[in-house]
This record gives sequence, structure tokens and C-alpha cells, in this order.
Amino acid sequence: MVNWTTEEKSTICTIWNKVDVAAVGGECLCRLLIVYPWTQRFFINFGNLSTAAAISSNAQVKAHGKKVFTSFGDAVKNPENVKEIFGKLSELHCDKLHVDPVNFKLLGDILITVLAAQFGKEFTPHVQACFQKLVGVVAHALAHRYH
Ligand code: HNI
Repeated sequence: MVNWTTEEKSTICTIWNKVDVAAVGGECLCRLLIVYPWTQRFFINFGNLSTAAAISSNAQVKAHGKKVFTSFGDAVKNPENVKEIFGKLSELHCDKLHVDPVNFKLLGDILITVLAAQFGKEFTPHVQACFQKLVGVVAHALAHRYH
């Protein structure tokens, strides 16, 4: 069981409240698909993903990025209960989507780089450490029901 201090939770919320979830979510999923091209195989029904430009302007990628990071926002609000909150999602990603859990870590790291770029100096090492902890907990929770 991971413990969260009040300070860590408020540090994360302070940043997340300033995040445009649609913009950041879209950006993160785009980057995942461009930086780790093998992840495209999960999204073959999303239309044209043939070039970085095509991915960046793909409306389905943007919409799905928003969906994923809206869901991530539930973890921000309730970091103590991520395992419970993401139980069903873990089953879905395992049983139906067959997403290798390694990809949750990759997406988490991408979120960190996108937030670092957006927030600059405000994204101090301490803020990064808090987010690194959260993306780790989320990746762990999403992998939890795999069998
Ligand atoms: Ni993920 C669908 C949340 C990481 C591939 N994913 C969802 C949905 C949510 C979601 C919510 C919609 C579920 C539904 O329709 O009931 N995904 C999350 C979260 C993370 C994550 C919170 C990590 C932070 N998903 C990933 C990763 C991949 C991924 C890393 C693959 C590389 N997800 C999918 C796919 C779908 C999906 C594929 C189905 C897409 C569709 O609609 O066709």
C-alpha cells in the first residue's frame, strides 16, 4: 500500500488543476504513437497513423488521449484508491485490449516530459517526484488484474 502525504497530494492537484486535459492528453497519446511506433497496433481502427504529421492531426487520437487522461484525473483525485478505481479498466486492457502493461509505464513517462515542457521551472524535481510516484501507482493498478 502506497502512502500519500497531504503535501504530495496537493502538489499534484496544484499542477493538474492547471492542465488542459484535452490538450495534454492528446499530446501524450500522439507522442506515444510517434516515439514508440509499435503502440500503433492497438489503434489500427483510428485511421491514418502513417506519419508524425498524420498522427498529430488525427482527431480520434486527440479524442482518445482526452478520454485516457480524464480517467487519469480520477487517480489524481483519489491516489489512495487507484487499484480499486482502475480494477475494471485493468481487466479491460488485459482481457479485451491485450495491451502489454509496459506501455502504461511508457505513457506515464511521456506525461512527465509533456508536463515538464509545459510547466518549466514550476515542474521542480519534487513536483516531478510526486508525478513519477503517481504514474507508477497508475501503471501498477492497470496491470494488477492481468493474468
Ligand atoms: Ni487505455 C481504452 C484508460 C493506457 C490502449 N483506456 C481506454 C479507456 C479508458 C482508458 C478510460 C476507455 C474504456 C472504455 O471504453 O470503457 N488507458 C487508460 C489509462 C491509461 C491507459 C488511464 C494509462 C494512464 N491504453 C493505455 C495504453 C494503451 C491503451 C498505454 C496502449 C498503448 N485503451 C487502449 C485501447 C483502448 C483503450 C486500444 C480502446 C480504444 C478504442 O476505443 O478502440
